[in-house]
Amino acid sequence: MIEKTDLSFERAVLIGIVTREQDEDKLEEYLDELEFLTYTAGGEVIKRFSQKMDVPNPKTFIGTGKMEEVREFVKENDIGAVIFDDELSPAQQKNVEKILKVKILDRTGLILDIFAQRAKTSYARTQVELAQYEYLLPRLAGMWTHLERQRGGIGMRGPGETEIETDRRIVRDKISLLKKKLATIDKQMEVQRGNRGQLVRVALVGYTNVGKSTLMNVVSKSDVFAENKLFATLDTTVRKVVIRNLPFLLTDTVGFIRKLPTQLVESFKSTLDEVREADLLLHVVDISHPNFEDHIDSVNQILTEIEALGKPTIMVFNKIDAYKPEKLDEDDLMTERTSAHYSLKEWKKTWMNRMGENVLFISALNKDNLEDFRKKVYEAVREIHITRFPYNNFLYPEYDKYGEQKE
Ligand SMILES: Nc1nc2c(ncn2[C@@H]2O[C@H](COP(=O)(O)OP(=O)(O)OP(=O)(O)O)[C@@H](O)[C@H]2O)c(=O)[nH]1
Ligand SMILES: [Mg+2]
Repeated sequence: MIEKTDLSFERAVLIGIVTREQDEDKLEEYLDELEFLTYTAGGEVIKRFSQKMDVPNPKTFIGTGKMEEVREFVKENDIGAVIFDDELSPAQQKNVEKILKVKILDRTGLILDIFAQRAKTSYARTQVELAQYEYLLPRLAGMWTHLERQRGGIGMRGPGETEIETDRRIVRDKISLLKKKLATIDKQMEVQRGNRGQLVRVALVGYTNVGKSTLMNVVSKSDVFAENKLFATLDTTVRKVVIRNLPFLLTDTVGFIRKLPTQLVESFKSTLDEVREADLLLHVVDISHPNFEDHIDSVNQILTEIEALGKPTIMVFNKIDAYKPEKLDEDDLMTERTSAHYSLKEWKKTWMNRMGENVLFISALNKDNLEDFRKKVYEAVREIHITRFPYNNFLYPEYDKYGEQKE
């Protein structure tokens, strides 16, 4: 059962490791994101711990000395949850919990918790519940049993809250039941999608919190919930949008994140069908985020996973109003100039330039360059539309030949 608990502020610490593939800067970035996730889940990060190690300790993930340091801190600072950036094995989770005697979460558990908190419709709730049970199944033995289950808070929403459900068999039954329920909904959704006719389908995709819903709202006059937290959107909204007189369907859906739990990708399969079946993708990027290039990679990786990569795509670089390059003093000869110092103009000359026509720079919030957006989307949709309805080619002239509204 998914439970919506209003969270009292929970004090948490974060733990990450520095490895050969993941240097200190990268770790900091990842922990920044983990802190944002914690905040979204309702927690407050009191301290971050990190340790250099080539391979994680198979028993406790971090080393014994570091663990002792964490244990003391947790005890002295009234910490309610310890959150690891990496996925812990069920055994590691159990061992660490025994030592620290507080809730132990990994990144996957935290993301699942946020999804549980945010799922509003019965469809989204069913999908999240399935992912939670799949995650729970291998972790059942000894999980949380010695903790007060009533306390609630981060990681305590959803399955695992009642004693009975700690039985594997019950969880397995639950999983197959949820799968059946989802299969029924999936069929209905498929029929619904079929009923939409042959209109060109455009999907907004992108990392979480980049402004997809905000953009959806400004171009379609809809009222999709948007806020500065992660995973504001879990359900899919489809709107008919008309640019000039060319109609098409625009879909806003769940955002992606680095290491999006596989359980979620699987159980959100039909939500993501909207993306898989789209004719055109608008890949929205928050260019004001220092890691926007990594975000693009994460999104492309998930698109590959759901077999949606390689579709016609327009890259929409959003939040240009908030883009601020790092400053470099002219007489500073020591600091190396990196892409963090690029102006937008310089960015446009990089790999972005090689993407040709299919790149846009906008601010959905300030409504900057939206005319450019409309024009590019119009052209791309038109191209698909006239292959589908060749006879009304003349109805949809090139954007610029549109007479009165010409730019
Ligand atoms: N500065 C600035 N902020 C923006 C812009 N567009 C959106 N935002 C803000 O970014 C935050 C996230 O916006 P959403 O539209 O919820 O983002 P989303 O991509 O739908 O996020 P998820 O549904 O969580 O995946 C909100 O606080 C918006 O107000 C923009 O162009 N500039
Ligand atoms: Mg959204």
